[in-house]
Amino acid sequence: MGNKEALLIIDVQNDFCPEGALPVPEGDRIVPLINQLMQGFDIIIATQDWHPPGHKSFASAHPGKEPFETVDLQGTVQVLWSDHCVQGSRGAQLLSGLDTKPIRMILRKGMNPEVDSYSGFRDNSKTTITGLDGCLKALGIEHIYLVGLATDFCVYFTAMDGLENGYKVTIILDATRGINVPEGSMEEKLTRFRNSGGIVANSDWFVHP
Ligand code: VGL
Ligand code: ZN
Repeated sequence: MGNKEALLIIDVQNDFCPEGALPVPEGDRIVPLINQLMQGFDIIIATQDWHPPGHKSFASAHPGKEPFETVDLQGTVQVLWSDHCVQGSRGAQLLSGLDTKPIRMILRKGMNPEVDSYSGFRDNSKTTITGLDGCLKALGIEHIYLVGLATDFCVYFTAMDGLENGYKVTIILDATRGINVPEGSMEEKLTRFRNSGGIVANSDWFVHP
């Protein structure tokens, strides 16, 4: 890849793995592939879901509510989750198998207790940006490639905001895994992404055995 491309590694954290607090099926399986993909990129940025205890996206912060039920948070429909990626916890750490040496920036998100931030670019209510767009623009990035967890939440929302911010966006699908709740949400979101001009590819485009 040239210097106008960046690899974005989304939320490859312990809590999104089969043993974690908000397990994504096979979430840990993508690590060897991501390590390999990194070799093809000069600019690699990772995001980390990083919630304070009692975050409003946690079902535990809404008495009587269970994970996967929804509430209104600042005008957006918020899916409620089990407590996950609490700042400083083991569950919030990047997977130990992930080669972090080539990662130049780790961007944390979801720190405002009142609103969630699936996207690496801004919070779900679209009021506060993270600074990622400024970093990418300052580096001259035109095309972002997304891998990580979960396909239908943080990868998808980052991808859609990437398109809106004027980037060419590719999701490397086999280097992601999804939650797919409700059933069919993966396919629906990938279709919406494609229809908005996004590219869905597989790693064999980039990795040649
Ligand atoms: C995520 C749900 C809640 C994700 C983060 O990384 O996709 N999903 N927080
Ligand atoms: Zn979260």
